Amino acid sequence: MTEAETDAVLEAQETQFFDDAARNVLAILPERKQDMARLQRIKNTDTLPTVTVIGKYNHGKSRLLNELTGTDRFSVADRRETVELSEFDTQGVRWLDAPGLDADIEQKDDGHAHQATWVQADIRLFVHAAKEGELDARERTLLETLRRDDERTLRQTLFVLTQVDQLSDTAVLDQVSRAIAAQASAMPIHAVSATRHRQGVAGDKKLLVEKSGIPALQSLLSQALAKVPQARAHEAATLFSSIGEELDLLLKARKKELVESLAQQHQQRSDFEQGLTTVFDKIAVDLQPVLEVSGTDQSLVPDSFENMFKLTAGKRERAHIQIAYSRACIAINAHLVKHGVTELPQAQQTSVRSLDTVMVAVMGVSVKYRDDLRRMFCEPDGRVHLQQQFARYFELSEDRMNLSHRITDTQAHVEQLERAIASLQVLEQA
Ligand SMILES: Nc1nc2c(ncn2[C@@H]2O[C@H](COP(=O)(O)OP(=O)(O)OP(=O)(O)O)[C@@H](O)[C@H]2O)c(=O)[nH]1
Ligand SMILES: [Mg+2]
Repeated sequence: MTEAETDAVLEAQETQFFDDAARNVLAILPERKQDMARLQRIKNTDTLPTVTVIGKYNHGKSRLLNELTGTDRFSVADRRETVELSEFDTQGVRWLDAPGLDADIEQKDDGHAHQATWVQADIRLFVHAAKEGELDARERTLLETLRRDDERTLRQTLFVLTQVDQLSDTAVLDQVSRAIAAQASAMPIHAVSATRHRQGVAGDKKLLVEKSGIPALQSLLSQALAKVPQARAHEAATLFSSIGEELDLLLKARKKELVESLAQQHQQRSDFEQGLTTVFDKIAVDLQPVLEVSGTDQSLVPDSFENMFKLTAGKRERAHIQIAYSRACIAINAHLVKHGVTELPQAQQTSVRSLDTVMVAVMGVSVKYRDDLRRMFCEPDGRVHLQQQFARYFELSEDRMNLSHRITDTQAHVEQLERAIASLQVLEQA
C-alpha cells in the first residue's frame, strides 16, 4: 500500500469511528446534526482553517475570493453564478465559495451556503456590495445570528463592503458605511474593490493595490487565521459541554421517571395484594357460620324424586352455601374492579362475553359445596392458589401492562442515553 492509500484507509476508519459514535448521540438529539458535523470537522486536526464568503448573489463573493487567493479559481459572472460549493486549498487555507443567499425554488443553493457557513467555516466574510446601500432585513438577521455565534464559538465574521469603486466618491462611501455600521451593531466594515486590486496588480500600481482594501483585508485575515486553532478548541469544548449537558438533563429526567414508575408499579402491586388479603380474611370470617355444621351435612343429601318440588333441608342448605359463595365472589370482584382487573387478556377471550371475566376464569362455573369453600377460602394452600391466580390476572390487566411497557421503554431510553453520553465522552477524548 502506498503512503497515500494508507492515509486514505486511516481517514476512512477515523470517519467511521466518528460516525458510529455520532449516531448514538443523534439517535437522541437529531437536531444536533449540524453541531456533530461541525465537531467532526474541528476535531480532525487535518482540516485546514476554512474561510467562506456569505452574502447575497452578485455582491462579488467569488471575485473577492479570487483577489484574496491571487487566482481566477472561482467563477465570476454578472448574474446568479455560484450554485454549488467550490473550494480551493492554498497557503494552508481552505477557501470556500458559496452560492448567494436568495432562496432558489428548492432552497438547494441556500443549503450549500448554510453548510459552508455553519459547518465548514472558521472565518466568514460577510459580503455586501456598496452600491446596494443599506442591508435588507434578511442580511441584518443573518449578520446578527453570525455575531451571536461568533460570541459563543469564537469563530470570526468580517464584514466586507465590496465593489466600492462603484460609488461616486468617498463621501458616499462614508455615508453608506455609516448607515450599515448603524445596522450592524457597529461591526467594523472593511471596504474593498476587486476591480481596483486587479488593475493595480496587473499594472504594478502599488497605490491602487493599497487603495483596493484587499491587502488590509488580507492582513486582518492572517490575524484571524492565527486564532483558528484556539477558537476551534474553544468551540469544540463549548459544543461538547452543551450537548453533554442536554444529554445529562434528559438522562436525569428519564431516570427520575423510571424510579417513579417502578415505585408506582411496586405500590400498585402491594395495594392489590394487601387489599385482596383483607377481602379473603373477611370472606373466611363471613363463611364460618355457613361452614360449621354439626351432624349430617344436609347439603350433601340428594333430594328424592318425591321431594323434587319441595323445599327440603338439603335445598335450603345448598341455597345458603350458594348465597355465601356469591357474596364472597362479589367482594372479590369489587376488589378486582377497583384495581382495573375486569376483562380477560385478549388471547384468553372466547366468543361468550359473559364468561370472559377474570372471576369466571379463576373460580370456574361449577356449583360449590362446603368442602370446596373451606378448601378455597379457609385453607392456606387454597387461599395462596387463588391469590396467585388473581395476581397473575392483575399483572395482565390493561393498565398494568401499559405501565410495564412504559417502564421497558423508559429503561431502553435510559440505556440509549447512557450510550450517547459514553459516545460523546469518547469523542471528546479522542
Ligand atoms: N465594479 C466592480 N464589479 C465587481 C466587483 N466585484 C465583483 N464585481 C462584479 O459583480 C458581478 C458579480 O460578481 P461575483 O463575484 O460573481 O458575485 P457573487 O457574489 O459570487 O455572485 P453569485 O455567485 O451569483 O452569488 C460580476 O460581474 C463581477 O465582475 C468590484 O469590486 N467592482
Ligand atoms: Mg459567486
